[in-house]
Amino acid sequence: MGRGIAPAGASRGSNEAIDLRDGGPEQAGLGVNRAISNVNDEIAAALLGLDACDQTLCDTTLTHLDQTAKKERLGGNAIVATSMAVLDAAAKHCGVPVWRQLSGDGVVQMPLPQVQIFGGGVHAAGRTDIQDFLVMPLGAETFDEALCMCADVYRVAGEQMARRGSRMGVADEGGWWPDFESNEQALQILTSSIDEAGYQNGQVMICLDVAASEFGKAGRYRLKLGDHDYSTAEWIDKLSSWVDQYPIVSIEDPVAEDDQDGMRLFTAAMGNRVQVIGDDFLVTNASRIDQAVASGCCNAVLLKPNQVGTLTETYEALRRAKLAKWGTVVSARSGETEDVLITHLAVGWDCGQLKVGSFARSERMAKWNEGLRIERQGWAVRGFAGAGALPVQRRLR
Ligand code: 2PG
Ligand code: MG
Repeated sequence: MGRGIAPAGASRGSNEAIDLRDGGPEQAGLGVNRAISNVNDEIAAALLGLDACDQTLCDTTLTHLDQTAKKERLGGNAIVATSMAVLDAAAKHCGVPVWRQLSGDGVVQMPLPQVQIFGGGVHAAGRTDIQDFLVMPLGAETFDEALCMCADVYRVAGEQMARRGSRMGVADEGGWWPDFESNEQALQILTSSIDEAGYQNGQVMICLDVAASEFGKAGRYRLKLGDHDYSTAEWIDKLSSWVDQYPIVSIEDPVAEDDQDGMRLFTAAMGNRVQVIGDDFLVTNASRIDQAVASGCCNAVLLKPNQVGTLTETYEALRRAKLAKWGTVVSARSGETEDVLITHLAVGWDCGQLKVGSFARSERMAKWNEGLRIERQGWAVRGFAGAGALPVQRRLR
């Protein structure tokens, strides 16, 4: 018996596997009865009798059964939940935790967390253009200490917001609901929260998920806050000036998914100073990663199993990125579930980094807490990835 739950994302790349919904008038068309029937009927018939310990065989059976490029026939959600359930069943059969099922006897490290402090973009009704303002505790020596450091910054940032008279609440991933006059003001407050929490000299650094596909298309970037329109070159200059002014160590989707030239230019300009993560730009797709490596786009990948549909394909994306010596970040979605499997993927696959939202809301905390439990099982985890997980370790300030 294994179980898997498909998450969903609000800011989706257009090349992701399709999240099959029922359409029609009920539940605003968002029901998943068709996907569930597909699991119970076609998928069950194809998988019954296979060995759950052979993940590759189960996953290729699923992809062959679907036969579409984006898994729209059976549904990426039906397929990814099944793929996760297969892994869960295999680990239970072997009597080991999922991360151990993946790592075997290999040496793995606890991942460096990226913790969201302010949630914006489509996760907060567009109150900032930038989607995620996060921190990464480069000075931590254990996963446990890393979470404590991020928790400090999260708490202080909330206190700063309260002192400014903001109405307090949280966005989709648990980050503080943004109440800023500009995207830059969020960066200023985050920087001063890190200082006020007592962290200096690069111990805690900032990461941004720009999620630029939400406000950029065809080489134009239209920001709502500040009402400004940028060309790709101007937008890259703007982001670069932020890297000069603030302790930023990682930027995800700095340009839109259709802006290949922009991604190449940004990586050339900033890739030796910050981690450049492709999310919507790469959609956990191995051949897109190969193309990006060949064309000098990005130096890290965000790995979201439901973007591609199966764990085998997600692992292949990870493998290609590691071959290129990229940073690799396992990530949750904004529409996340209580399932903690992705924490096990980050540890068991030795990914180096984990991004599951903020330090609030149980679907987020469950995943951080699972990491603490795995770290305490210490008998097989060999330490903490720390700052070494970054493809570029920015000089401590
Ligand atoms: C992202 C994720 C998580 P969503 O863009 O990286 O923050 O958001 O699930 O909405 O794509
Ligand atoms: Mg993203």
